[in-house]
Parts: sequence; structure tokens; C-alpha cells
Amino acid sequence: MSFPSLTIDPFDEEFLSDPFAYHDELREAGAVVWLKKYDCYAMARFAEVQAALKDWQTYISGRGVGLADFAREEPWRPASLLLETDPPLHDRTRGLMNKVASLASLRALMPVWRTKADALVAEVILKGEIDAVEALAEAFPLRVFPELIGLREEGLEHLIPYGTTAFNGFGPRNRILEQSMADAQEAIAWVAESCKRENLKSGGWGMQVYESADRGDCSPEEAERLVRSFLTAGVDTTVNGIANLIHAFAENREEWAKLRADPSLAKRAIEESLRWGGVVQTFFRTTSRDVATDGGMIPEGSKVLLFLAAANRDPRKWEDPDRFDISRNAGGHVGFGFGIHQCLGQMVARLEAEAVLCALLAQVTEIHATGTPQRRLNNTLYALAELPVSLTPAG
Ligand code: OVP
Repeated sequence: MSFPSLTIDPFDEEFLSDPFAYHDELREAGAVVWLKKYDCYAMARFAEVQAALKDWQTYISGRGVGLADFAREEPWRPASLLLETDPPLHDRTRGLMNKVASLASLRALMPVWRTKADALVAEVILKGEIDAVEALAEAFPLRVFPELIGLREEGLEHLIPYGTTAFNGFGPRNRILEQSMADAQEAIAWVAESCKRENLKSGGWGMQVYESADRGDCSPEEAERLVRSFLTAGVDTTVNGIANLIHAFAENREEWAKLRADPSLAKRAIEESLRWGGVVQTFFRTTSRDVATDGGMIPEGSKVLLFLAAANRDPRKWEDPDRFDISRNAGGHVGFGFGIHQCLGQMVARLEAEAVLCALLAQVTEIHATGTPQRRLNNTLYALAELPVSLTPAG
């Protein structure tokens, strides 16, 4: 074994509670490292992570983007037709989903989302001290996303627990995964039902996937599985993205003052929060061939853990990387991935964040922490359980 071998467990509770404390060690150890505990390789530097994401022929997704190798073990649910596939299948499904999740259909919604965010912030601000996770980060996506997809109203409380379990499912079968699986049985059944055509409202993105199937772009069975991707990837991610954004400003109050002085920085601030926050910490790939690297050869069929969040704070790429600085151009971060699998819903995520941020800007002069934020440990997401803040009303 020619690669530096580390005993570090990136899925244990200590690591997941404060992953950034360990990323330096991973990046400094080498461009490619060996993780003894899981018999897998890992990359944590920006250049290597980005290059691996770009080289989809070598670092494939079809054997799963979690620790489990689908060539050796059955996935816990039928594989995603987007996330866990390679071309040519991936390009067909991605192509039809790109048309459904178009920027054009989102543009029309933006004023509606802005009004809803304004109303939510107006409600919340009256309460004084709040838990920003529940009151804003969970509440806002749940007010807009189900409607975007065209979900039935009954059972929406299952969306977050389902996402939580799916993201835990990319890690090892540790206690975190076992517990969330045990808790999510009802949510799993609800999501499966919700993906069926008869349970989707006309006009929503869910039904539009079936209409794409009607035109021959995919089979009805594939449509059902593709709708599942919206439900899996679209909620716990944006919830934590918004929580992270508020957390960033609560911890860096001078940045809030800076944004208030110049609201045209809002888009930059969101991008910077995506770089800094590390909501999606990691994804795996599997090597399709022996790969020669400077440090040695990675054999075919190896799992490689890519640390997106560590790449986004790599000092080789970013100046003062741990600093949340809304003046910085964070463009090019890999928080949404890179290459052919780059986040399909990234514009949904950005527009949700923008709606909430603009509502806060209009109505709140100060955001400050009133207690210690509590983490919710997840094998993939850097998630917040609780974020006590007080919002000072404007005027
Ligand atoms: C971050 C993602 C995450 C989880 C599930 C899926 C996609 C899916 O396609 O099911 S992207």
C-alpha cells in the first residue's frame, strides 16, 4: 500500500459533529489517502475532488455513491436512475429531468415564493426568540416544495425523515443509519405511494415527469423512480442549506451588516454559504479501471470517498477558507458537485434561499444567536437540529 493510511472514521460521531476539524488532516496526509476502517480511498483536496467528479468514465456512479458497492450488495432501495447511474442511461434520464426542472418554470414562481417568504418571516418575527431550523429552514421548503412537485397534502411530515434516511444510507451501516432506518419505515412507504401518478397533481413537476414518459422519453416505471429523486434530494438538503445560511449570519454579524448595507451581495452571500457550510459533506464513486496517480495505483472496483466540504475549504484553492465572507467570489465551489451529476435542483435551492434571505433583509435588522446550535448527526449531511436565534424587527 503506497498511499498514506489513516485510521480516522469519517462516519463516527466525533467526526460528524465537527468534520471541519478533521479535514486538514485528510488534505495534509496526501492527494489520495487510504481509509483503513472502510477499505476505501479518499480525496479531500479541491483539485483532486473536482478532477474525480469530472472524470465520470473512471469514477463511476452506477455502483452506488455511498459506501455500499452495488456490484457486491443489493442497495437498500432500488437505485436512483439519476444519482446512481452512468451514461448512457444517466444522460437520458437527466435530459428529461432537466426539461422538467427548468429555470423558466421557476422564474414564474419566484414572486410567489418571495411573497410566501415575506409572510413567513412576518409571522416568525413576532415570536422574538425562535428556533430558526423549525421556524424558517424547515417551514419554508415545506410551504413551497410539495406544491412545486404537486404532492398530496396528507403526510408531508414524512419528507424530511425520508431525506434524512436516504442521506444516512450513503454511509456505513452504523448506529446513525440503523436508527434512522428504524424511524423511517412509515416515511419510506409514504414516499413510495406519493411517487405514483394517481397521487400527483396536474401541473407539478411530478406529473410532468409522467407526461415526459407519455411522449416516450422513459417508461412509466422509470417516471415513478425519477419522481422519487425529487422527493429524496429536494428537502433535507434545502432545509439544511437555509439553516446553514442563517447560522452563517448569526455567527458572523458583521457580514449581516455588510449585506444590509449592500443587498446586491445577496446572491454572492448564498454562494459563499454553500461553499462554507458543507451541507452535503461527501459522496463516493467507484473506479471503473486501475487508476495511476502520483501516489500509487488505485485498483479497479475501489470505492473512493470524495470530501466535497473539505475541497470547499482547501487553502490551496481558497484564501482564508474557514472565513464566511460574502464579498468573496465563491463561484466554482463543489457544494453542488461538478460535472455530469452536478445538482439538478440547484436553482430550486438557490431560489428558496434567496426568497428567505430577501424576506429577512426586508424585515430584520439583526440576527443573533441566543443559544448553542445543536447538530443532528447524519452520515452525509452536515445538519442542524436546532438554531436558537433572535431576530430584531426593522422599523
Ligand atoms: C444530492 C441526491 C441525493 C439523494 C437521492 C437522490 C439524489 C436520488 O436521485 O434519489 S442528489
